[in-house]
Amino acid sequence: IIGGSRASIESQPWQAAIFRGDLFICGGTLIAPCWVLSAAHCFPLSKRATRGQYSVYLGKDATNQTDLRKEQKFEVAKFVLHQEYDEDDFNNDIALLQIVDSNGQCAQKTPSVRTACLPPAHHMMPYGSFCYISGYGNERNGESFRYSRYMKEAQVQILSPSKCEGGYYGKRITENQFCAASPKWTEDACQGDSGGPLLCEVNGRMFLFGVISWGEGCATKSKPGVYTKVTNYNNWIAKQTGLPTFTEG
Ligand code: 4AZ
Repeated sequence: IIGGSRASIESQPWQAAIFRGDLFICGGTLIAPCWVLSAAHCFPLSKRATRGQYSVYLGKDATNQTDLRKEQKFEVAKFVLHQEYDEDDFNNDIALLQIVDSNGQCAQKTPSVRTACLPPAHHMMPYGSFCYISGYGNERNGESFRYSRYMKEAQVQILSPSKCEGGYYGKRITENQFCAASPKWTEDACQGDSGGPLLCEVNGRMFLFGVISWGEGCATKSKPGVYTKVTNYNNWIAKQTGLPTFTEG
C-alpha cells in the first residue's frame, strides 16, 4: 500500500496473508470461516500443482512477525480459480481458497480474525465514494519485492467506468472490473497487495466490493488501481463454496 497508514490487524480482521513456502505472495479476504477470496493471478498455472506449499495466515500484523496469540495458520484444502480468468486483460481475476488448519478446523472468530460481509449481487457503491484498501504490499513505487511487512490501509475513491476509460485505461477495463484512486494520486495498492480487499462502509458495516487486481505502476497520476467487481460473482461464490447467497451480509 502506497500512502495511507499502518493498521493493526484488529482494524482489518478479514485480511489474509498468503505465502508460497517462505515467500509472501498475495493478500486475501476471509468471507466465511472456511473461505478466503483472492485474485486468480496470484496462483499461476505453473505453480498451482504444488498446493501443499501454500499457507494462509489470518490475524497477522506483519508478514515477518509471528504472534501465536493472535494469528491462525491454514493450509489450502482447495483452490478454485475462476474458469474464465483471462491473464491478458485480468478479466475474472478472482479465486477462492478453502482453508483448513492442522486440526481440521476453519477460522475461529477473535478480535484479530473475522469475516467481511459480501454486498448484494450487482450492487455498486456510488461513484465518488471513499472506500478502504489494505495489504502488506509494496510501500514505495519501484521498490519491487520490498514489501512493507506491516499491514497498511489507505482510502481510495471509486471512479466511474467512463472516467476510468477516458484518458486513463481506454477500453482495457472490463465489465467485471472497476477503478479507484486517491484524488491526488498519493494512495494506491501495489505489488503484494493483490488479492486483498477494497471495502466500503455501509450502515456501520464493512462490505467487500473489490479484489485488488492490477494497475500501471502504483500511485501514478492518471493510472488508477483496477479491482475485480465482487458483486458480479455472488452466484459464482455461492456455487463454488456451497454457502448461501449473501443478501444480509
Ligand atoms: C500488483 O502487481 C499490483 N496500483 C497490484 C495493484 C496495483 C498495481 C500492481 C494498483 O500486484
